[in-house]
Amino acid sequence: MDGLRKTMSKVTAIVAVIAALLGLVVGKFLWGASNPATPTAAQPTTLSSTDAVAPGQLDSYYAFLSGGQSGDVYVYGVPSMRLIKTIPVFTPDPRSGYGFTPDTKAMLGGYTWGDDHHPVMSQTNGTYDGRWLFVNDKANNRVGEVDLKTFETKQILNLPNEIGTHSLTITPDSKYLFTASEYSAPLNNGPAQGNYAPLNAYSEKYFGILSSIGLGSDGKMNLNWEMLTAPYDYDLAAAGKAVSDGWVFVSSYNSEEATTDTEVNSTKNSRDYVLVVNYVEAQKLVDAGQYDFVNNGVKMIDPRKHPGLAYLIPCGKNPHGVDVSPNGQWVVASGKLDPIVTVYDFNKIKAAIEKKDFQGTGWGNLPVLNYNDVMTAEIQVGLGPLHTQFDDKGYAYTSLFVESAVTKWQLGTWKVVEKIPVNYNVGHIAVAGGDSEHPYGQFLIALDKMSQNRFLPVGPGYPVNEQLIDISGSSMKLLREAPANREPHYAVIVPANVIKAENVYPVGKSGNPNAITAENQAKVVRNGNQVTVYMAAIRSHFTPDQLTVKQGDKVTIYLTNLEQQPNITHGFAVSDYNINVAVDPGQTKVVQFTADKPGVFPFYCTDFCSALHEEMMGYLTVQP
Ligand code: CUK
Ligand code: CUA
Ligand code: CA
Repeated sequence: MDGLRKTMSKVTAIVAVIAALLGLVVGKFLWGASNPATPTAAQPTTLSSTDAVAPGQLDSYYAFLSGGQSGDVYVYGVPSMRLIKTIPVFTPDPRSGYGFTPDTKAMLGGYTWGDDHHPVMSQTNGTYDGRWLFVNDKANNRVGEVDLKTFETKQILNLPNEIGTHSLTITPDSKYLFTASEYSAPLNNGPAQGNYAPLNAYSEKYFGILSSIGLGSDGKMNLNWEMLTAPYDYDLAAAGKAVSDGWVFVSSYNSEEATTDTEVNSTKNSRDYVLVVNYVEAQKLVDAGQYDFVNNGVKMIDPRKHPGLAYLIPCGKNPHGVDVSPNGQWVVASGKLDPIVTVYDFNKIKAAIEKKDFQGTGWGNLPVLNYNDVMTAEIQVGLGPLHTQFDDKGYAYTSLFVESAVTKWQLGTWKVVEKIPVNYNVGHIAVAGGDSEHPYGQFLIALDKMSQNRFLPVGPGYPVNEQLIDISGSSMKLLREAPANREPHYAVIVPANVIKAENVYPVGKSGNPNAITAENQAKVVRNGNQVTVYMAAIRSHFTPDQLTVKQGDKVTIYLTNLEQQPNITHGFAVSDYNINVAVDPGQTKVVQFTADKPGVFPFYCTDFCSALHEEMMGYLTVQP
């Protein structure tokens, strides 16, 4: 017996040596004998239409695109248009385990999808600062926040009174985010209250909502207040900047208050409105406790009772989008059904407000500014203008949905200088830094809603097309394009060096009270039918690797990946239990389930982490 044990321990020792050697070999294979050559960023200024980012070279920009119905954000390297990462925000993701762990499941709040349209990045002094990315969920009235150190979703904020959260904009100091409802609803329309008003009471009982979200210095979102607005349909909001700082502009297309045959009935008026709100005054009112009521726990402002907070400006028929130029002076609105963009001068808007130069009153007696007094230019840009972006050289770019083109025009002269066709039916366009005070210019991505004869046929469901256009020279050049099987609405493009991504979570500094810092801290704690496991994952094993529980036990596993080497992610899946998570180096994740199925269930690593990755497994045995 003794002899056998000795032989066995010898075998174990030999296996260990072999494993260690293998680890070394694998390490060399993965990491190279020395440091891998540091890749160099491509030099985009020298790009021509035939240039690409060569293998081994890094892109010079990041593009963060909203995933539309996929409820995620996805990340391209620009100019290669290579997909680098998909970040789940409103949708569970089996690859990472997002939405599978109890904390992320709670964050998703029972929803399994979102419809995100407008990503915005945090700014410092009007410049993108790479800390956080925010994105709206039009379907379920939420805003999600991604931490750009880890590229993980860190918060989802619900907007109780808002329906169809479509627009999202951030102030140049990142103190506030504003969202606006695309649809209107009766108050107390939250799921818990179930308040109801018939659609024929639309004009009196339904309201649009403008929400103000405060942003802490740690990036935590807090719902400050919500403002009632006319029951129009609000498509986009843009925070003022520089001279217009302190104001927010919101375009609306349904001043007709149509609730049926909207396609026809919301296009009857020759003009709709841009709503102009003084959010600094609104915030002061709330800070002084002078909000009007509380609905679903939110401080509500009724601007009809507080002159000076909100104004209406007539704009083109059924606008789609309002944008503010980098210097804050020009407020640009496009009417989908007018071939023009209208440029308003914020200085004139301010003067008209001060002089009380109004052409009349609108919803709730809100003053309506005189169109001709605040308008500076109407530019014939082409058919179906939607969104406008700005570059670093004093040009603006407007997408033309109907015409399938992008128009370039000049601020100040208001002259159209060039047009480039796209393939096709472009929605948003995004210029690097194009909605900040300091655009980088250089690249524009046209987010085309459709594609025609651009990609191999994949059945009746076509991909959309994202086209990269070089705008650094005197004429626009189409560089390349990429298909997507989701609908990006908008994108944020920033130079690579703005993003300071971390590559490991430092072990022992995660702040997670259930993290362990060494393998010998791994343990199983039983308390009645509660089984708590503090588990370690490190190449190429789990500790413990045998878990025996009784049927009906509630199992919680705090799984820490003890690796500190970049790129060594371990997965953890349990056969038949519908469980998978990925745990990045130094990260701790929690897996929770009731062991309701008796039997033997292997658990195994789902990320190919080493040559002995398959051997990284264990057994969950559930005693009947
Ligand atoms: S919207 Cu999609 S193309 Cu949601 Cu900004 Cu205009
Ligand atoms: Cu750990 Cu594969
Ligand atoms: Ca209309």
